[in-house]
Amino acid sequence: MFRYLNEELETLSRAQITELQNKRLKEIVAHTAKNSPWSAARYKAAGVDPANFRGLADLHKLPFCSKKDFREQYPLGMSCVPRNKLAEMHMSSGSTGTPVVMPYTLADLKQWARCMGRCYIMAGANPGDTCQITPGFGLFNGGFGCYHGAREAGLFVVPTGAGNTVRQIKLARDFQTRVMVAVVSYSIRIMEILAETNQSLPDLKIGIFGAESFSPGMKKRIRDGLGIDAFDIYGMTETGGIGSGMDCPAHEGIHMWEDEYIIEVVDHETGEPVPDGEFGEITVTSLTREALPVIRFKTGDRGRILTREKCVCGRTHLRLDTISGRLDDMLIISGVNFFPNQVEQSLLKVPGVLPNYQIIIRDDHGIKSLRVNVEAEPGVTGYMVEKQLKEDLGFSPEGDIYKPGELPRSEGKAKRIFYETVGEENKNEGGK
Ligand code: DLL
Repeated sequence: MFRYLNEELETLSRAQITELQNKRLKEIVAHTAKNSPWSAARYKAAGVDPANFRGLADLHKLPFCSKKDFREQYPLGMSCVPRNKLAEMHMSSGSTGTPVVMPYTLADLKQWARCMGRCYIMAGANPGDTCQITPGFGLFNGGFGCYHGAREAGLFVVPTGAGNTVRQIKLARDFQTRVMVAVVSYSIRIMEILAETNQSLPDLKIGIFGAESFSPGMKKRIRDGLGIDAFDIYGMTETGGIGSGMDCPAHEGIHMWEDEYIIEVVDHETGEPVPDGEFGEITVTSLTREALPVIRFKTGDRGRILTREKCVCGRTHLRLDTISGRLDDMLIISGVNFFPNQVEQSLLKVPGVLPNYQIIIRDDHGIKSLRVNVEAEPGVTGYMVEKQLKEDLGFSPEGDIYKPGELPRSEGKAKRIFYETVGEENKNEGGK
């Protein structure tokens, strides 16, 4: 029932994973120290001697890196290979507009294809299946990562890219799409247009969704709405793109590919590791990348390790809980700390509430307040929404109920968080 792209590597014993990570960590530290002046200077400043580096036992001595480093080193200051060895690049601009660039050699593209190919096969895709790739093909890593992986898994690619939902649906019907990849909120858009045009996608069985907050309530809506199995795929520009991990058909956590990456969860402020089961900042080290392997990259994502035990699917790679959000999106309102995806989870408990919402944080001279605008079917009242939010968050924000289709839609990542400062122009950050 459970299938693998590379059974041997996906089911290594814990001791074998540790041994492989130890060997690869030593190699990657030596590679970065030798080929990147930027890395060499950082090891020196941190008192790490690459020649005497002991592997996992010394992991905690390595300095962290973050998006800030990528931005300061734009365009290729962190690269470990000469420009003429590069084969591709991707870039994300995030909410601040300053670019983060990830260069790839041909070997890196193979590494990406291996990771992403595993995800497809893990989800149940079979060689020859039609795979419709709806994330954008361009600087965003989503489209191309899905493409490279689909080649590895032997799928028939329908590379629609983002947008034109009516045509997406026609192509999915005409070419019998069985596997579809999408940014989470785009799958909602597809569901809406299907309902409006009174159509269905009878061949679609597997949905692979990610790139933004994905609460359990949202997963259920998408599963039930499309009548498919829905998978939560994780990855980011800095670790080489989509597909560093995904949940398996047991849906008991996101398997992170531990032969390719070391995953740590650390305290956001102190950088100290937190025990499995506790929340912290997900931190990633790339073990097998050539052009720009990140070492202890602090992702800014809040999450936790659920387990390192073997899964019912046979895979042994550790499992992360659903990502709870960006640490810098944590909200403190009326003395209560919470993340936007808790608002999402709460809203979706109310029958008739639709998965299109906006969270508006208003700062009135240091006093923060929250508004939640949400689309809902006729019959849903503000009181019903307030009551649920009060029950789950401990206070009830203000907000309005909108008719279906009234809130703006996006073709890429949905913009859901808006900041307003009283007395200043709207900043309107967020959305990641
Ligand atoms: O969003 C890669 C991707 C594309 C993943 C398509 C899945 C599907 P970036 O644009 O660099 O890359 O954004 C990475 O998006 O740090 C998280 O904050 C968020 N993110 C990615 N996957 C998930 C997920 C792509 N499954 C940033 N759940 C990450 C929650 C996610 N957040």
